[in-house]
Amino acid sequence: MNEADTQWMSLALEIAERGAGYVSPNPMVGCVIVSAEGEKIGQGIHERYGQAHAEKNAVDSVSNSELLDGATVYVTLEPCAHHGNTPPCCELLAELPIDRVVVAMEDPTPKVAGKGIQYLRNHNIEVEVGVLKEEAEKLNEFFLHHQRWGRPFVTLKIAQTLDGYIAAPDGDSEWISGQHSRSLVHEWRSRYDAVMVGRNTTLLDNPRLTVRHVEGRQPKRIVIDGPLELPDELNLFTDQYEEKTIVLTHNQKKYREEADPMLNMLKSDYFRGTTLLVDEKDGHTDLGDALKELGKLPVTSVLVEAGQSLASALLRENLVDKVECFIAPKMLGGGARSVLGVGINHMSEIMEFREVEWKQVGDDLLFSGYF
Ligand code: AOF
Ligand code: ZN
Repeated sequence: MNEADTQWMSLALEIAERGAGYVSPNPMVGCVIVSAEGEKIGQGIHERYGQAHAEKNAVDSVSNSELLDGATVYVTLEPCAHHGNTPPCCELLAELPIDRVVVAMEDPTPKVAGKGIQYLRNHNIEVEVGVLKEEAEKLNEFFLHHQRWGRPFVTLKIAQTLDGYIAAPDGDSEWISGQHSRSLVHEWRSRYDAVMVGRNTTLLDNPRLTVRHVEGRQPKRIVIDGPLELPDELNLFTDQYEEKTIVLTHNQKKYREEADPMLNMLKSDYFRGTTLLVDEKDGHTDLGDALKELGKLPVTSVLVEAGQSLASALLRENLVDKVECFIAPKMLGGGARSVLGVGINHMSEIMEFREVEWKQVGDDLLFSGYF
């Protein structure tokens, strides 16, 4: 690995990220082409799901094909080897007069998994794998998590006061975090496949869960409604939105009553949402099963903006991958609603984070950590 390789791969990773939110369930991919003289002659990314791959866009951006003689192609993910929405990128690259392909990481997708790299090597192209691998894995942590486990990557967002409360005794939780924090959450919404809330939060706050404070693509919206009893008038069901809200329930009886044998769907699905029936566990919706069903849709990442009950349940079931917690310079005093009720009694059960970061966002402090 040399310094130039790291530098060009770093650029490829940086541009790849512009596809965040738009390419899912595909990974974000960036590609940079550098001439034999060491000049950048092209670049491209995977911009939208279903559209051209990064390599194709990068090759198309090269002004003069003679420049490709002896060039090096930097790509953040192994070039694909399958016919999907587009022809295989490894074949596209193998036809070029390039010398070398530098790949950050293998594509774990079974239909690729090393075949793209092998194809290039079989066509006398030198391939180097692993340049900025960790960074590339981080960039596509949602994609990789979903590939590996079949369920979405789950981030729990919490906004709490300095004294550890998430809502006043009357349930009001608005305006705990500041304006900067709220804008940041909207930016996250545009990068996650879906935003999820529970039944209590939906009834209390009547949230929209849309991206408003920033520009960006709208996420899917998911609500856990175990009893399947949320009223139709809620914003999640009535507002103009490109996709219907996904409702997860374990109430088989109610679900069956709703089913229309003629139409093979639920009566309510016309106007309010798409209802999915999942397993029941101890009288509640089985959250592990709910995530499994979401993974099949596929939903690769979920930002949970829940209140105490759903947040605690997800933590209790070990279903949270990352926590983003805003700590606001405000206090609610005793008696308000505390963050969690996970039910830990011993130090041995303590939940400890890794890859911890603390940063200031406006007047708030933002904690991020992985389990
Ligand atoms: C690449 N370059 O830019 C991307 C790749 O449905 P398709 O045809 O778009 O294929 C999607 C799969 O291709 C995806 O699951 C992943 O394995 C790979 N993505 N590969 O060479 C790209 N986005
Ligand atoms: Zn491809």
